[in-house]
Formats: sequence, structure tokens, C-alpha cells
Amino acid sequence: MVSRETLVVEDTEREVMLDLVRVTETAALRAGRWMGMGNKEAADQAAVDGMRGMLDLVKIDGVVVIGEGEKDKAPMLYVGERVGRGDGLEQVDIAVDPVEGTRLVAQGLPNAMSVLVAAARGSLASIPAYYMHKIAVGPAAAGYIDINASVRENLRVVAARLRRKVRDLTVAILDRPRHEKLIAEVRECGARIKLIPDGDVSAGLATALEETGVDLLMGIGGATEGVLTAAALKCLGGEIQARVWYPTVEQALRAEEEGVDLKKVYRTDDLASGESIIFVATGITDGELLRGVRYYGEKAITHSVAMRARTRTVRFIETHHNLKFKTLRSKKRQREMSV
Ligand code: VTB
Repeated sequence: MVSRETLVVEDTEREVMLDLVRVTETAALRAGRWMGMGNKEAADQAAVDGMRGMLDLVKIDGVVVIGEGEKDKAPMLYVGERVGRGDGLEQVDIAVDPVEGTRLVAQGLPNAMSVLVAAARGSLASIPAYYMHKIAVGPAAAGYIDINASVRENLRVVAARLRRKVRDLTVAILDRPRHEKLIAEVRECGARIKLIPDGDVSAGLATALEETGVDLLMGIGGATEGVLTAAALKCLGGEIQARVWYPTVEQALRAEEEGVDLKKVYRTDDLASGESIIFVATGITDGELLRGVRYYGEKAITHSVAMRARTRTVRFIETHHNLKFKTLRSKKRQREMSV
């Protein structure tokens, strides 16, 4: 029997989820104005401001665990900052990436989105590095990959699980010089590659949604992005495995001296544990997963995804905003403002 407490949490989670979508919608509506303007800082600032203001209205008692950095460097959404109304869903950790892919927005490139994860206190990992090696797949191949196995072996297993040939697979890899060897290996195996300029959260998520045409994510990307991806994959039944990575040997050695285990494999559940996980994201620029923001004078349309680990329901939400009637809270200026 499901306990009464679980049912209450369930109810609250469901209610809060839509409010959280409003948070990423607001961030996207504001950041989207900066598409192609060549100013990634401004896009990020606009999203942070919108997200922070809107979060105050949500019925949660949350603390930011992944955010814009340290308190003295980030005025808002810094790690440790309390967010939410303070009632409703309690003991919540919040992880945000107001703009996942600031450069994508600045250059008008695909797949930029605003991301927010709400999870039970302590369930999101804190990684002792800025980067991680990652491999991520969707539900069909979950449980079969191994980050310590060769590229060839992983591709073989994923192809078998998907009942396809390796040549039919598409691997998303961040377009970085550090991936030269990985790219050569994947090519040698005959799989197709999708080089992405940024945005490995979106690519990681895409592996779990067949229609996106991405089957695996491989390579080194941001560590916090790995945690966000794990949260998303928990809601979709996919899998991610990761290991810390440092750009130089000196940095790796220093980390090791400080007690960091370079060999430790973080699995999906190590990165995002438990069932109390809500993942929401709104497209800023068009992508495989989500359409970007469209502005039509007084109207704007956003496209979001909202899901929970507990139920694994995936909701795509298209919202038609009437900007004339909309109140977008800004933390800096708590008054009506236009997007
Ligand atoms: C990736 C990418 C992000 O950071 O995680 C990347 O998905 C990794 O860092 O969108 P480098 O750019 O240093 O390779 C982002 O670009 C976000 O900063």
C-alpha cells in the first residue's frame, strides 16, 4: 500500500511541476530576445533574472545546489540560495541551468534551452570536478553500457539492443579538440556522428527520445550538466555513466592528492538518486527536442517538457503567452515588466 505521506508528496509534486514550467518558460521568454545578438552574458542574465523572480512564486522550500556559482560572484541563483515561497514541497534541492548553451543563443544555433531540476534534499550529486567523461543512452540500452569498455564494444551493445546495425547509430559528441581520438574511433566503427557546438544536456536527453535521432552521447562535458542529464534520464528510463576529468595532468594529479577518485564511475543513481525528481526545460532556440521561443507582437509561444521520475510521464507543453497580460517578476525590480 502507498502511504498517505507518499500520496501527499505525489500530489504536491504534481502541482508544483506546472509552476516549475512557468519558471523555465519565463527564463526562455527573456533569453530568447537575445537570440543571435552575439551577447551570451546578456542572454544568461535575462534568463537568471526571470527564473529567479518566478521561483519566488512557487510553492516549494528550496535551496539551490547547482546554480550560477558562488555567492560573491553570482548575485542570484547562487549555490546555497533559498528559493521558493517556503511552503508546499519542502526539503527540495534545486539545480538550474537558466541557459544551457549561452553561446547557442548568442549565435542563434539550435538546442539552447532553459533547465530546472527539483529533487528531494541530498539526491543530486556534488561533483569534485568541472568536467566529466560521459556516456548516455536511452531506455532500450540502459543497463548494457560500460564507460570503461571500448567505444567499439559500447556501440556494438547499443546497436544490438536497438536491433540495428552500428552504421545506423548516431552518436552526439561535443565539438572539441579533446574529442579528436573519440571521433576517430566512432568513425572507424562506422557509426554516424553528430558534432554539437554546446548543449550536451539536450543531447543526453535526446538519446532517450527515439524521434530525435540521437542514440548515444559520448565524450567530455560539464559535470553539472551530467547531473542534470542524469535527472532527465531518471524520468525517461535511460542511463548515464560518468567519470571526473581534468583538462591537464597537473590538475588531475592535484585532485588525486586531494582525495578525488579519478576511476570512480558515477552511475545515473549516483548522480541523481531516488524517485522525487522533477525535470523541466523550455526551448530557447529550435532543437530536436523542443521548439524555440516564437514572438508575435503581443503573443509569444514556448515549448517545454516536464517530467517526473516517479511516474515517468513525459509532457510536452506548448504555451501561448499573452504578453499584454503577463506579469513577469524580476528579482531586481519586483514590478510588472515586459519580455
Ligand atoms: C558542455 C556543454 C555546455 O559546457 O557541458 C560544455 O553541454 C563543457 O565545457 O553547454 P567546454 O565548453 O569547456 O567544453 C557548456 O558549453 C556550458 O558551458
